[in-house]
Amino acid sequence: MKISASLMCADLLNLEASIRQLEKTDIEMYHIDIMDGHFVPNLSLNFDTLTAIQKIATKPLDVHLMVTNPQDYISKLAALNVDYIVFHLETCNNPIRLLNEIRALGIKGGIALNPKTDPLALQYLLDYVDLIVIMTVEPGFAGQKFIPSQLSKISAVKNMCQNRDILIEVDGNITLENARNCYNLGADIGVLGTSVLFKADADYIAATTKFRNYVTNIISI
Ligand code: S6P
Ligand code: MG
Repeated sequence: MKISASLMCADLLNLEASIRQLEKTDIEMYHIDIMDGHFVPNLSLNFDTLTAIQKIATKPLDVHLMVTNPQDYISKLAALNVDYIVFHLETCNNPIRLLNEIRALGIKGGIALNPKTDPLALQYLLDYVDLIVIMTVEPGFAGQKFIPSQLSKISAVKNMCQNRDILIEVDGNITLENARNCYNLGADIGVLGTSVLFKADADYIAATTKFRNYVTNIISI
């Protein structure tokens, strides 16, 4: 399972130190949560933090927009050279248009689904999407509890994406156990936040190695 490290969960007073440590691990991406206080009742990272992160981060940036007007963010994110832009299906009346705009900028386009959203809603978007994010908690906050009903959504989306080049990411309370279950059902990427990675005095190399070994059944705990 690929790892996208959720930087909103890092120690924001020591973000540089956290990123420099993460650069020494083999994680595949950084997950950047951007909120607007409307779509979700919180604010998190923003364009300025992203500009600062870009100065030292060398791994791809996976931006998760939890905002009411995702179309207003695309050109600024493109200027910041991000790799993935994911917006919520619940926020967009013209998702095909927006996915096409994102791809036209040379960026991979993604759709996130809130726990309440039926995966069937994705069916007409499959030709236009590169990444599907299944929220396994209600979006907006770190440190919540995994919603078990989302496991069947992973299987449904996996089935729908057969023979297509679409990645499935799970976001929210991705513990070792939850990650293994999601991986076995077809999730390709886990967003790692406070549940596994960002703990006080965490050794990121040890934590990511343990994560990969657990998820692929090399170790049990
Ligand atoms: C918040 C956001 C997430 C969190 C991540 C936190 O909704 O989209 O990316 O940063 O889920 O992880 P954890 O392990 O604290 O739940
Ligand atoms: Mg997220």
